[in-house]
Amino acid sequence: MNETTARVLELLKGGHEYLSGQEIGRKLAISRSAVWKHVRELRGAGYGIVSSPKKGYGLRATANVPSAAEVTPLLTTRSIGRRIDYHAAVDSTNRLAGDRARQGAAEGTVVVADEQSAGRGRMGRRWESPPGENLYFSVLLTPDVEPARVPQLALIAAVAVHEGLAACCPDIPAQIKWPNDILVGGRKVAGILCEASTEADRVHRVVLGIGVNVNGVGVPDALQATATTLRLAGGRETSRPALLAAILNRLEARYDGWLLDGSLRGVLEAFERHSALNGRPVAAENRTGVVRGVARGITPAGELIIETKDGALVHLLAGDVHLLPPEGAT
Ligand code: BT5
Repeated sequence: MNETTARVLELLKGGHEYLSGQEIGRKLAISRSAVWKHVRELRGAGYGIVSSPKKGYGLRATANVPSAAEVTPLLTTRSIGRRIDYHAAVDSTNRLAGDRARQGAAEGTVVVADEQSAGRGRMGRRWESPPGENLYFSVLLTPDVEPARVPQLALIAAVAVHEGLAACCPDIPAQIKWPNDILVGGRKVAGILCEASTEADRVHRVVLGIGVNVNGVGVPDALQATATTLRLAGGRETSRPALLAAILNRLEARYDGWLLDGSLRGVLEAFERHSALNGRPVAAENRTGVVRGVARGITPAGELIIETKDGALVHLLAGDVHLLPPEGAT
């Protein structure tokens, strides 16, 4: 949405039942036919705008679209989301946020899209990103920390997504699955991808990509057994702008706490309390192989602790974790 369209929207949100095209045109120094074109664009974006030849235009329904116009008024943040770069369609918000960073975008810049043609997961996997229903966004961060601490940001984001969900959909019980999944009823409803550009002792930037399945009434065939949406779990529509703002608000609070503290201390308790893994048999897979055992929590550095059948405690910094049936740990 361009700046003038956003200003037309702002005027229509001003509380009047109707506002004439002439009045809008006068306030923005544009012609009545230009006003009409902006109204048409807003309707195309999902806003319910009625028109009457005598009275003008009236806003009757806002769009469930995570654009800056809808999200910004709901933010309580200082930096995160203060610039929102919204697109109807992109290949990947993470790819675009990385480009924005190289062009000098400020910390806290958020790239959001309604649809992704090449949404990505970890290790080159694909993130299904159909239009009109979900959240796909990337947050640019430039923390002044040791590169070894960067993976902790995925845990920070997981807690922030969990807290945002709890604020917006308190009736949907979600769990966090180390390191980067949010589950509802054992199925994945959100995923996090933390991509960083670092030097030996310095972090240039981190792009924190988050995908949440929100209002879909189904999931792609290949994901039937493993994924769900908030709509399927809770039976009703969720406001995408409200959910995005809630996640960004929580993310800034958690991120600031992490920087100030110099540790994960503040989030570990939340992570553990809502963990989908603790005390459960798991198989964790990473580059070095597969570890089977019982999940026993997270270390202060954010590593997963697995107790193997011979009683050893293995710490994992990264990997994919699968829950096993009760007898599966041995
Ligand atoms: C993730 O990877 O879970 C990270 C997903 C991050 C997506 C966001 S969207 C905005 C930003 N821009 C991007 O391009 N990416 C980020 P991983 O743990 O590797 O999980 C990927 C696996 O989840 C896939 O191999 C599928 O099995 C499954 N999957 C794919 N799409 C899904 C979806 N929409 N919902 C649930 N599961 C999905």
